[in-house]
Amino acid sequence: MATTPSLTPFTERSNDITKNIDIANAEQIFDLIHTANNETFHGNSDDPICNGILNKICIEQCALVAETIVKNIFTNPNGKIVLSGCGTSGRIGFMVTRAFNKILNNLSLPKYYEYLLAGDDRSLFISQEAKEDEWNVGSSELASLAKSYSRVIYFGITCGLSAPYVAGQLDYCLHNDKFIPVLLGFNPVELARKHTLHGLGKCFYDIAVEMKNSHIINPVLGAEPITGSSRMKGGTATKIILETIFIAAHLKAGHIPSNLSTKTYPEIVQYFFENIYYKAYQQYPVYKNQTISLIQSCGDSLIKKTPNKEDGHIYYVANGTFGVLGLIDASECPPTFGTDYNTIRGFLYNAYDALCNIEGDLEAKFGDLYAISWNRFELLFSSLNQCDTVILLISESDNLEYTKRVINEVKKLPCTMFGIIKEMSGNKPLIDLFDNCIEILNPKNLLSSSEILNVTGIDFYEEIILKWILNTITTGAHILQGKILENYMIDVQPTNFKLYNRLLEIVMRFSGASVEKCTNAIISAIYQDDDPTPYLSNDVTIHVSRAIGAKKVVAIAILIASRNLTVSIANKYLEDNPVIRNAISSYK
Ligand code: S6P
Repeated sequence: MATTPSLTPFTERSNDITKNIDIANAEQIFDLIHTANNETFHGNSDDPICNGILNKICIEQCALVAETIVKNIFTNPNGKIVLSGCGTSGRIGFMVTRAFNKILNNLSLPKYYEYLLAGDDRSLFISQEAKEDEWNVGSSELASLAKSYSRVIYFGITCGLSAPYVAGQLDYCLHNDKFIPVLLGFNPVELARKHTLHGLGKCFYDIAVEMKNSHIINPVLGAEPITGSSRMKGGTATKIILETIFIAAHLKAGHIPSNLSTKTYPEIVQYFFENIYYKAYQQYPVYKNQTISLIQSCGDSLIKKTPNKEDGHIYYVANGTFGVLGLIDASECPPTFGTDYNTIRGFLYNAYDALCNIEGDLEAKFGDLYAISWNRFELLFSSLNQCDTVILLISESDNLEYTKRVINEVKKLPCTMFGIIKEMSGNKPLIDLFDNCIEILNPKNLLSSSEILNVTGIDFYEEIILKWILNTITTGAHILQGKILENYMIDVQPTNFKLYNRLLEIVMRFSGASVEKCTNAIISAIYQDDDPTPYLSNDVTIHVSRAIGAKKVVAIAILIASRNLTVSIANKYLEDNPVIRNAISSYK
């Protein structure tokens, strides 16, 4: 059902700042996304509900959770911190788990962190969107993970307060004493999803209401720059909030020596939000010109075809945590923009040994799409051409000679190459090898020394800047390719309940037709049948499973709903007019 704007969750609203982003050039795209990102911190002064992470309530909620961890988990030899979510939320949970276990390892402390991800480790690179809808799988996975621990603080991360996988886990926690549940998301509780979950007999909203005496961290960040793309502001705020809570807890527990530990919990949280992350936001435009060149080059790669009509590619070739961010950014493009899985890929030095995921080598189990080693990237050398963009993301210098060799080899090839390199002395020799390079400056050179927490292995300042750069590049490139109309994703695939409903909203908006007509058009597009009648009684889960692999469903449905085209004529029209934005606009 279509909803009135006030009932639409913030995470599914259209952002006024970016409503013309589809006709913006690369520089304007950078500015619009950067302006919208400010709401992550400060919210929107026109709307008191939209308060951003710097508001007092959010700071206090985070502080209380940090204190709870110190009192309940760090004092218990069998205590654990579990981070869980779907899609980007689960991937950020994985990334934070990985980072903090490494920090603890460096400090010779036990690894407190575990992660769960809907669709298992495969979801780290290839979205398993349908798994998001499985509340019962969520609860049984949590039960099985937690059975050997006596006390667990569980973080259910869902930007929209909507994912059934997380709902099942929160519900399980609420009925088992060993858990302390924390809900992290970016809508007010009143806007949590109200669709009753089959077999559970309640909806996300009911569970969020039951959580009211537990921990809920839900600052409102305003609408995403691209409607519903919670990988952007939502993913950023998730990373900032989790990292800050855990740093505060480790400081107060005395695990990390620093005079910051004399501050109160809320003071530490505020200090990190303002002095690390918001400072990073303010510094980010230093990288504007080079980011614009990257948007343009990656946009060209998505638009251009080789003389043999092959598509261009974007390859992240990376090491360290920068590499993990590259893999995550690449994985988000297929569900958001309908991109082919091979078009944007990430390769990580030392592959799965460096990734430290639970299931280890996924290539051996699931094949080529999960091949992430540099050796695998080197196999592509013979095919790299003028349509491809290669971006080296370097945050460690321990493989310097190999990195130099790869850079020099790629330079001989006809593709475009950029570097994004973390400032550190070991990386200096690499910078000179590039014609185009962003050096992400160490905060030590930007902030006063009293503001720096000096702990080896903490790169959160540089990582958040890199996240903004990568999200801006891939979003911008797809905008230039015509995959966004106004600020809506128009090649999104309806592969779970949330995306199906988002798609219905988009088709209604751009066709102007009724709910019924748009529903019929979507069903015709999914089943490739002009007559939707035989499929109308199917549950949405069946539509969703049939939609996996279906192409251009939004565009086909808009053309059917607005122009009464048949499926085959709509298909043919889109074949002749492959830029979806233009195809839809010209039919308006
Ligand atoms: C969003 C991304 C999705 C979401 C996922 C979980 O840009 O494509 O994979 O992360 O659907 O959403 P949520 O609201 O539960 O965090």
